[in-house]
Amino acid sequence: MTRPSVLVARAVFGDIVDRLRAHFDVEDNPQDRIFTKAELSAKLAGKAGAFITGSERIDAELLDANPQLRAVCNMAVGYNNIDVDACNARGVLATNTPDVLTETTADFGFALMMAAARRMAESEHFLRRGEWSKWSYDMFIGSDVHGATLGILGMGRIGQAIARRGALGFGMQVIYHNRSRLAPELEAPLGARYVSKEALLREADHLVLVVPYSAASHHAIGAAELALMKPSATLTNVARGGVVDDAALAAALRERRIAAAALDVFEGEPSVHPDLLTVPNVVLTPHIASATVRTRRAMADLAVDNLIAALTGGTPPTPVNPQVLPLKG
Ligand code: 8YV
Repeated sequence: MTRPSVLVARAVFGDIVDRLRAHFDVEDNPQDRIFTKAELSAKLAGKAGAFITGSERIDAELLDANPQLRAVCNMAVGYNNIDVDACNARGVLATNTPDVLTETTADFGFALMMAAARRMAESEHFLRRGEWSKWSYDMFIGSDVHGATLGILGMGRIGQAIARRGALGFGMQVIYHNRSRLAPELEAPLGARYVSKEALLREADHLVLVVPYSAASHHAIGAAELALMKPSATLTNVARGGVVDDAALAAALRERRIAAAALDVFEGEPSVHPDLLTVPNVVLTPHIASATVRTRRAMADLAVDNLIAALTGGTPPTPVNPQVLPLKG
């Protein structure tokens, strides 16, 4: 019997790619070239499965060009790069990597929020420029995190993990808005209060975005929403670019309509809106919230577990669209 062929679309830990080689003919990409849409489609010719990341877009056109493709396994919890309806219509399995990155991403989201509140990046840049000549009472004066009101938009696994840090570690009052309210047994230990989006914007001292990207969450934070926030508030985004209108945020930061922001994700990344690069009161990181050795290995392993199970008649651990299982042929 011929072994199925799979594509590993991006460079990833060699020993984890070797796990795939035990089952499949593998075409990998150790040079980590980013394929154009046409190149990705051509690379998928004859492949039964693909290991992908958030950088690879899987849409109807690509699936139609590759009708033999049966599974696309994302090394990411977010899967807005995959047209799941198009996968469903063609019986293609999509998988993601939930849970394994929750705590690591929450650590980073909390760190970014603290960095914005306490002006860490801005003051570090000042020091590096050689501008520090004296102490003064109001130099880089910021706002407290402990005891403040933590607002969370999107109270899924990562949102709850950030809330735990705030409530249990920093004595914060947690308010949140989400599509649906959490069960009382999840709210109670955090003292978390479900509020309208408008109340969340008005009341939060530190607002953290952890909502998945979709048409519904596109520009969930734009000029109108920023206008409701306190002038002393901070905004942190560890969700997806596109949840925030970056141009509107840059303008609000420049005019000090909010105090500071911290962003790990950007509209059109790896490009960054030029106005964000010139406003001082924003911390900018290149989409690294899940980037620890242990977590990135766990994500890659889980994507590989999914791909192996999908193509060998097993049960993929974290399917996005389990309704297409069992896969044909
Ligand atoms: C990934 C992420 O690093 O899991 C996600 O949704 O955003 C990050 O953890 C990125 O998407 C690469 O696949």
